[in-house]
Amino acid sequence: MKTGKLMLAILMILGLAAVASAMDKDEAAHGPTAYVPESTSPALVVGQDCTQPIVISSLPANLTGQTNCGMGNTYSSTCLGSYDGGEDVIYRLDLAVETTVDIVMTTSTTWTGMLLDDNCPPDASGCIAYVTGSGGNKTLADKTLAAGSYYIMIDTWPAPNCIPTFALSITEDVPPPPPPANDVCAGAIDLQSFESNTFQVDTCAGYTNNYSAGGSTGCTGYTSVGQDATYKIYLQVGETFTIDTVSPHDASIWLVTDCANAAATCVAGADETVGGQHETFSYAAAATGWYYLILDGYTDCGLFTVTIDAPVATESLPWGGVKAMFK
Ligand SMILES: [Ca+2]
Ligand SMILES: [Ca+2]
Ligand SMILES: [Ca+2]
Ligand SMILES: [Ca+2]
Repeated sequence: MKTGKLMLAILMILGLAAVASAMDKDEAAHGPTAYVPESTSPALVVGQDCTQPIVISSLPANLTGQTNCGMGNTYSSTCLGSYDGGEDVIYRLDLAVETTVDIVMTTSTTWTGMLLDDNCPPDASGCIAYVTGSGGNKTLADKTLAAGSYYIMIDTWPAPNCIPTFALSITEDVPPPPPPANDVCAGAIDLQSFESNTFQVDTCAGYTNNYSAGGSTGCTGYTSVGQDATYKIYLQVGETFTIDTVSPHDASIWLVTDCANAAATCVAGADETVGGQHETFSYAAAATGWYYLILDGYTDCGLFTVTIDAPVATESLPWGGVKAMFK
């Protein structure tokens, strides 16, 4: 008899352990779900359900002092899973044109969930986006939405049964302007178009990293994963192109014949110094043709002050600015 009871106790403990191990981390941390009854009274409060959502029709929207307490557990079969068992509030976002939005909910209440959908009641699965978790704050970032109406629901996995106070911010995510045309060689600026043999360019001003020199076996001895700007110059065979730059960052400067294969076609380059010092090289053209100058950085970007020393052997050729400087 005694042995039987002991075995039963052992089996029960083993059984509980198996159930516990089947829970995920969130479930284990949360504990049992509190039951929040569905709202039975007619909707009296704006935001209480899909028929009378809180309407947001212009951005940015910065709503403070928001709550879903008192709005009832109207929806509990949504894409939020366990996180829709508490009271819920519904917002409707009306967009006149396609917009990319960042939706941020801020609160100190824990175990919150926020969804974005084009249906209301929200879909049980396949919402446009949702976010849940044991913390309070929730963000749905960079959601590009066509013109139309969308619904945002904010709920909890009870307990807590509701969120006494939160802030909801919806802002338009304005994409950065495209990089300058000479970010890549297709838009390289002809050095001969400059009126002066000196110019400045800030590679931190929207430029991106497109080219990297060939490392220890390349023409500068180092990679150049910093942002880069491109220029081009047409050289006759034998003409010497000289460049001097100074910039606050660890600059890398290199000259290539084919940007599609930049590191392998590099004919000259320099990365001898670090920030605030000069980089310089001269190159006597081995062949007539276009050469592409890449103003780059070992790891980052900076404001280059560039001085070009143009060929002097071909003054008679119909070149513009740079060559004219040396007539
Ligand atoms: Ca709910
Ligand atoms: Ca670039
Ligand atoms: Ca680069
Ligand atoms: Ca350098």
